[in-house]
Amino acid sequence: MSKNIVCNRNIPGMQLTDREDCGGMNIYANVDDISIDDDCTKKKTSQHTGSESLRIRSPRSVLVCLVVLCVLLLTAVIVLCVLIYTNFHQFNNINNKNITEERDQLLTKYTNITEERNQLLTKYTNITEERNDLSFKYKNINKLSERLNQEKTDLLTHLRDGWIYYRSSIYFTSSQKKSWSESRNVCREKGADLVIINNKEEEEFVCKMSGKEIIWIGLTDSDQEGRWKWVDGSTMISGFWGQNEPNGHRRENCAVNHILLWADYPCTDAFKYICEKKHF
Ligand SMILES: [Ca+2]
Ligand SMILES: [Ca+2]
Repeated sequence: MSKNIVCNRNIPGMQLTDREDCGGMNIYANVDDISIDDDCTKKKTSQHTGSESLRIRSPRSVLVCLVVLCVLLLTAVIVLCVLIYTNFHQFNNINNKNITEERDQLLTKYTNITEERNQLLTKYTNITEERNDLSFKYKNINKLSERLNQEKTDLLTHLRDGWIYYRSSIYFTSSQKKSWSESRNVCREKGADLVIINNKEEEEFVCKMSGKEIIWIGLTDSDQEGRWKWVDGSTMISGFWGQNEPNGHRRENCAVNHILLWADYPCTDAFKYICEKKHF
């Protein structure tokens, strides 16, 4: 700064050895004695004003710069936060959307699987019931088969012993004569009973078996006079009584069959007899 000051005259009472003395030291000591040319003044003033400006402007510039930097930094931080928040929000939205879709898909699968499970359970229940029903039928069929086999064996045995098969029954005609009670006992020992005549066809069949013989049939009014009952306990509704039969009252309580006609006889009389056994 002092080097730019130019002195053009000697100043009384003051020794200026060089320009440096003029410009550097006592330039403001005595204004009246100091003559400074316009250029010096201008330069000096100009230089002096620039230094002060530098001294004054530097802190302000720094402050401004700092403020600007702070503002920029704050702006950057805000923008960054906004970006982070926006991205985070978008990321969350996408994640939530994906998770929601996956949850809905899983719920749909769970519902479908539950329905399939219920359908399978229903089918399993139905199949189990069908299996039990078939098992029950199989057992019944086995029992029926065993029974039929037994019936077949029994029938063959009876046929070999002289029994005759007719409409689900087998019949046996005795060769010996016995009382009504003895005849019935023999039949029962064979697993049968005295014959029960249910209809005209059976009556005709019994007549053919007995020929012209008088045979005991399973009909009696021993328990109550005039109330004829079959040996199975059923009441006789209609029969094939001969003319004026039954007529024995309390003396004749057992029935015989003779050539398509019935008659009551004393039960102690001896006749042949026909046994009957149901055979399915
Ligand atoms: Ca009688
Ligand atoms: Ca009679």
